[in-house]
Amino acid sequence: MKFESLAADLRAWLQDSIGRGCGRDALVQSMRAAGYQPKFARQAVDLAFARFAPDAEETPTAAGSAEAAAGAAAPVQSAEAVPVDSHEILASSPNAIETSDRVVHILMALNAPRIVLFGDLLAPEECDALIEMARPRLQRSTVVNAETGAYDVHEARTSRGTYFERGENELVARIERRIAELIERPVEHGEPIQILHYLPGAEYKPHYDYFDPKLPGNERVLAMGGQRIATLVMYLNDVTAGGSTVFPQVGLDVLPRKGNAVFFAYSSERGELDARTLHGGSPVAEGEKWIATKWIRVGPYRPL
Ligand code: PD2
Ligand code: ZN
Repeated sequence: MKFESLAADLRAWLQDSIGRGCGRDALVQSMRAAGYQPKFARQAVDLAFARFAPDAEETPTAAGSAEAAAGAAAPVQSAEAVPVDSHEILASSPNAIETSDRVVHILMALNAPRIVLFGDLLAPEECDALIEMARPRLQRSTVVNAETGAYDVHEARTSRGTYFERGENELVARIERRIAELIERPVEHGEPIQILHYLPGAEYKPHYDYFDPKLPGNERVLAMGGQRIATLVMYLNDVTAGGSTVFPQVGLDVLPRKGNAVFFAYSSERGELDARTLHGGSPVAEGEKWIATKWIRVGPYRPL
């Protein structure tokens, strides 16, 4: 990472704070308090010291620490940054996780981007029940128009779908609690579970699940709990052929298998939105495909 790649307001704040005699640890602490990841904060502070005070000691003086604590807070992260360590979710990659009602297995884990494949996250009866509850409610899926904010039908997404309100019934609440325990994020940070149904030929072309904060149409979706930080796609049936979830930038194909689920987090090691999370649902070649998707926000999700 280069000093020049830091956001302008962060560079200015680091320069000013070092000029006022603040110590390294105090600056890292202030950045952490503003939501930066520990590793990123430490690197940014070290780069700033190398630039503005190359002869400074490695460890801060007591006076420096006190001054930083009393000084201006670090700038809040820019909208492009994901202000949580979402790539650290499930970082320890255990073989299995015991939630309060089910043991969930980890079948595969990739570090960058953070992608984890769960085995048996849902019981077969839970998958069947979700499908039957969704079936009478299905409508053609839409995508958010990033220019206007409208929900448009689009040829890139040819599934039908519906969603369940958070905690809509006992089954939905149980699954949401399990997911929250697995990824150690509050239930309230989850969007409603969305169910999708794909028939042969239906697909969801490669896309990002996060919202580009620079595009005006995304203002409204971003106001509902902030940026998305991660996705969980749960497979509700076995697909005869096709229908994998593909990650073209890393050459990964996740095959749908009833009860399994793929989780991916969008923050890179640097705390920025990670373009390597580009993903899509490849066309179903034979049979049908049902999935349940849970998107996780940085804050509590509240629809407007
Ligand atoms: O159907 C899928 O596998 C899939 C792929 C990519 C679903 C989504 N994205 C999604 O719902 O965002
Ligand atoms: Zn997606």
